[in-house]
Amino acid sequence: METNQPVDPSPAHKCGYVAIIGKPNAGKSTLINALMGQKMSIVTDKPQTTRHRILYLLSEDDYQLIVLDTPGLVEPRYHLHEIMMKNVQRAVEDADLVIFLTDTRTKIPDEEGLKLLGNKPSMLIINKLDLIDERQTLPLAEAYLRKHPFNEIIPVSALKGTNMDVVLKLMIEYLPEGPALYPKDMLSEHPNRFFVSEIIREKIFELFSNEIPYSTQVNIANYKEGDSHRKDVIDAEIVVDKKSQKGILIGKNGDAIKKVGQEAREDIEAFIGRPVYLQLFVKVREDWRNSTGLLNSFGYGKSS
Ligand SMILES: Nc1nc2c(ncn2[C@@H]2O[C@H](COP(=O)(O)OP(=O)(O)OP(=O)(O)O)[C@@H](O)[C@H]2O)c(=O)[nH]1
Ligand SMILES: [Mg+2]
Repeated sequence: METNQPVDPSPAHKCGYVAIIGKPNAGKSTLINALMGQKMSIVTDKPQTTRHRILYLLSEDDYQLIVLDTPGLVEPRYHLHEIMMKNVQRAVEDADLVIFLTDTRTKIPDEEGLKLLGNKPSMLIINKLDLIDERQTLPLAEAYLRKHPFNEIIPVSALKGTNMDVVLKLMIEYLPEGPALYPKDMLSEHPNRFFVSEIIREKIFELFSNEIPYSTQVNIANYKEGDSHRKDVIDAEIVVDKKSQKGILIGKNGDAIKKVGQEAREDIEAFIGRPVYLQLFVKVREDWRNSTGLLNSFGYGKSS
């Protein structure tokens, strides 16, 4: 029977949350950058690089994907770690789809991590496919499937961009119908000053070894935006948790901190697209990673 009802050929708009979780160093932030098509989250070869739950937006005419980068799953050793793990839990609670990321070279499924998934729709991504032959991912995929009923399993290389199109297509499939929750041209919920502090932290992770990267926190003390004649002026304080670390960070004749400043400035300028004047200061705050007050004042509060 024919009806006179007009047929709407355009599919309904979709919008929802996808959380990306997994062990430190699995490549969560690299995956997000690949999906976003640009460097947003900081990436280093050291574990525990990401400390916040970072909200990104991938929008097209017919969908808005709200993607959450999260800190790697760790057994808490400091109050900071407890906050980080709470943020992972919150990201999962909000999610319409949880992506559990693992490295191809992992041998045993992370059963503790899998407990976080509950009965949410879930996708196992086996990352770093460029390091092994694809057939070698099968035993790991099977081992994970025995522990959790994943809806999807995909091997990828976030670094090389392999299978990113498949991941994106599936992510969109799991989104519920609904209107966009953020402006379509927005890339992240976080302001530039957050990314500036992250870039400085990335340089500290790259340039220092042992405990220094883990003992440092970067706060933006002042951020004065410039205009076409004047540079942005940024004052950042690097907090360390022991007096001895201050000397290491500054280095002989200030050489070490100068290198951090130079490398960070170049990346900050590329990120915000303007010249900046960056000044770094080093402060000691004993045992800041266990101080609720300091952690709050550093922004590791409710929505970090
Ligand atoms: N070979 C290879 N290396 C990768 C791939 N994806 C990420 N990496 C590397 O793995 C390291 C960790 O990457 P991140 O993206 O920082 O990992 P993460 O899971 O966000 O780590 P945390 O923030 O510490 O939890 C970096 O050195 C990346 O370059 C990949 O597909 N192949
Ligand atoms: Mg990360």
